[in-house]
Amino acid sequence: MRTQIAIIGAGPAGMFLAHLLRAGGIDAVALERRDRAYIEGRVRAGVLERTTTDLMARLGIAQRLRREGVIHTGTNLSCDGAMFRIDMADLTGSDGVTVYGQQEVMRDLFDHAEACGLEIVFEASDVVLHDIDTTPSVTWQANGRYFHLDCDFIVGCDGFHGIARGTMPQSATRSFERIYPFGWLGILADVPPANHELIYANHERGFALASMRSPTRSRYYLQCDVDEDIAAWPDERFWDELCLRLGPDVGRQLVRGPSFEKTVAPLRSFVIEPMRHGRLFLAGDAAHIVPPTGAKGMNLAVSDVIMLAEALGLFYHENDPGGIDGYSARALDRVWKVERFSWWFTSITHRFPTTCGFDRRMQMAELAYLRTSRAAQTSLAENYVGLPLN
Ligand code: RFL
Ligand code: PHB
Repeated sequence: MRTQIAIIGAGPAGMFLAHLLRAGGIDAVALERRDRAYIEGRVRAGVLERTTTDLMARLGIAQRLRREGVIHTGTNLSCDGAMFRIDMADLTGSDGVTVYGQQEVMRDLFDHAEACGLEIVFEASDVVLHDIDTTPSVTWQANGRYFHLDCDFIVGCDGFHGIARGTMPQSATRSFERIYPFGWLGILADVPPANHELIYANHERGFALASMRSPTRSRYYLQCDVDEDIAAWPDERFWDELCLRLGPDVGRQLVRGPSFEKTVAPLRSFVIEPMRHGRLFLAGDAAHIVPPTGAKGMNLAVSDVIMLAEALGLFYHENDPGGIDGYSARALDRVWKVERFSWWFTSITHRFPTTCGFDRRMQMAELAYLRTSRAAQTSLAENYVGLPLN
């Protein structure tokens, strides 16, 4: 078998890339370890930047997004229960962001892939990349059979725990990492959200986030220990703690109900440089991780693959290798800015085990500055709605 681009992983990065390549007349095959239902069931991102929603429109997969996505023109910060709003639309001259779950995005991507006959191999096990410096190929197993695919390039879109990044020689790469000493305990519940927009809360007991998936489905997070025992968090304890951290005004609006999803996610910042070795490119979580505080992970995966698809288009249609040669530097320039924002937003909103009186006062001063300074709010807003593609 032969194709131009072998894509490893059919998460947001892999599927957006597959669609972009198809739209650009480039052949691709995506290999995915899991099945479709598993990927659509994974509860993850909730906030889409304009770049992501524009891309969905360009690919012709925005019908449901237009009907069901909820535009948020502002977001809210709270410090020990006192809340203030950042009017993102006014500050940036944009629409703001769209609340539409990653699960819905994946469903739209897969439905459209089926309709236009994109080649996705689900449940591909033992995926191995070969000869990434010369004439690349990929092998895998499925249904008890062994497969071999020759290609021009491989793109690792296989997430943080994938295999593509590890195929690059260690001597040719450098990675940068910060592991945060806490996680997020997240729940979903079919109750109306406590507030019509998101609330990022810094409380002395720890961070809390009030988010949503729709007017009838709420998504809430509490900062917790990395090795938190979920069994120690029956719903009532979760709601009580959330009420405390969001403060009495919001707490009074909180509608409680049974949760149907409860998981702990660790928080990490990570970048590998460069994002290309030989004929292997990396995109999305395979190359970088941000803590979820800025709602950036999936959006960053999208901006990577937009840049990569442009570069591959130049290579195949204009015979110009400039795009693929510049891909890593161009993508990393934006990645580091988003890493900075996600790290900063995490550091002013979370309780660190080492936080001393001085650190806490610094956090409170950051939030007090944000409450009153249009310049500070504009900086947050332009990052939150999404930096332009460089
Ligand atoms: P994914 O989604 O991890 O997909 C990688 C795919 O590769 C497959 N795979 C393999 N396939 C074949 N062979 C192998 N050896 C393979 N190894 C792995 C996997 O099965 C999988 O299907 O990476 P991708 O595509 O780069 O997308 C990244 C995003 O999923 C991620 O950044 C976001 O979910 C992060 N994130 C958020 N992003 C946002 O933009 N906005 C948000 O509001 C937001 N909230 C969040 C989040 C992530 C969270 N968690 C749980 C980590 C909230 C949370 C709690
Ligand atoms: C979510 O709704 O899952 C969500 C929203 C905003 C974030 C992170 C996650 O910053």
